[in-house]
Amino acid sequence: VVLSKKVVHTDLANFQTCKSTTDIFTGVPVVDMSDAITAKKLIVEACREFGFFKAVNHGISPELVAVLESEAVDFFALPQQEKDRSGPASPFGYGNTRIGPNGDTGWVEYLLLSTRPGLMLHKPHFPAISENLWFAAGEYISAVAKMLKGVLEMISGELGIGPRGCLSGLVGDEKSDSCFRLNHYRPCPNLEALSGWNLIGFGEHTDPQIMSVLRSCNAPGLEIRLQNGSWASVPSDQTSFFFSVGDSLQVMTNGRFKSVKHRVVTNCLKSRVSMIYFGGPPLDEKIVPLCSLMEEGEESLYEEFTWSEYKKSAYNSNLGDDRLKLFEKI
Ligand code: GA4
Repeated sequence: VVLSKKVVHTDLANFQTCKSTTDIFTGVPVVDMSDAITAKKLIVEACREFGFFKAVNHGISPELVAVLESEAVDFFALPQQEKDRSGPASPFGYGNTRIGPNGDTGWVEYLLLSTRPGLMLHKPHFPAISENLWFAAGEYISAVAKMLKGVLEMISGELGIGPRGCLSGLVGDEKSDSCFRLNHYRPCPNLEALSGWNLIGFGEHTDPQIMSVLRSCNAPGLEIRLQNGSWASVPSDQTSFFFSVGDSLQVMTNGRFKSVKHRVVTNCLKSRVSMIYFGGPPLDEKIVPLCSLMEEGEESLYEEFTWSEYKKSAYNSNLGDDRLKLFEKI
C-alpha cells in the first residue's frame, strides 16, 4: 500500500504527502485535571493505551495562552527577511520548511527555543523576536512546565513509584534540557494538483523527551498513530492541552508507556499555529527504567544511555526514524 509519495508539482516537490482519508478520532482520552483522583487513573490508562491524552480544566489562564498566540501570529507575519535574521534554526532559532540537520522538510515555519539555562539568555541571538514575545513565551513556559510536573507526579503516584519527585523533578528546573517550539502551518497551496493527497506539515515522528505538551489554535492537522497502526486525526481544541509520551518516558517505564507517533497534515483553508513544550531531563541524567517500577526479575528492555547521548543520536537521525531501536537490547 502506498502511504506517501513525493508530489510532482515543482513548487511542492520537496514535500511529502499523505492520503487525506484519515478518520476523525473521537476516542481521545479526556482528563479533567480538577479531579485529581480520577485524573491520575485516566492519565496512566491513556499513556499505556495511546501515549496521548487531552487535559481540560487545567487551570492555565486562557489570556496567557491568547497573548502568546497573538505574539506568535505577529512574529510569523513579519517580512521573510526579518524572520530570517533569527535563522536558520541550528537547532534553535527560526526555521522555514527544513526540520533538523539531516534533510527533513515540512510545510511549516517555526521558532525553536531552548529553555536551558534560561529562556531569556538566548534573547540576544534572535533579534527578530519581540520583547513581548519573549515575555509571553516565558510566562507560558513556566505555567506549562508546572502543569507537566503535576502530571508527572500523578503518574508516579498512580504507578506507585518513588521517591517523590523521581519523575517530576527531572523537568522544569534550569538544568532540565527542555525546549519550546512555535509552529506555523500555512494553508496548503495548489490542493487541486494534489487530488486527494495532503501536504505533510510535520512528518511522522516520536518526541525524544519525557513528555510534550501541545496547544494549538482551532485548526485541524494533528494526527496520532494508534496501536493498530492506523492514523487518527485529533479534533482541535484551543482551550485544552494535549500531552504525549516521549521516548524517554517509554524507557523509564520499561515500555509500559509507549511514545506516540504523530504528524501534522496541512489543510487548504486555515492557518494553524501550535505551541509545544518538550519536557526533557538534565543532559547528564541516565535514562533507565525506574527501579521501583520493575517487577521482580524484570530486566530493562534498553541499553543504558544518558539524555545527552540520546539527543546526540536523535540529531543524527531522520525525523521518521525509530530512534529507540538503536538502544533496544537484543
Ligand atoms: C522532534 C521533537 C521536537 O520538535 C525536537 C525535534 C528536533 C528539531 O526539530 O530540531 C528533531 C526531531 C525532534 C527528532 C530528530 C531530529 C531532531 C529534528 C530531527 C530530524 C525539537 C526534538 O527534540 O526532536
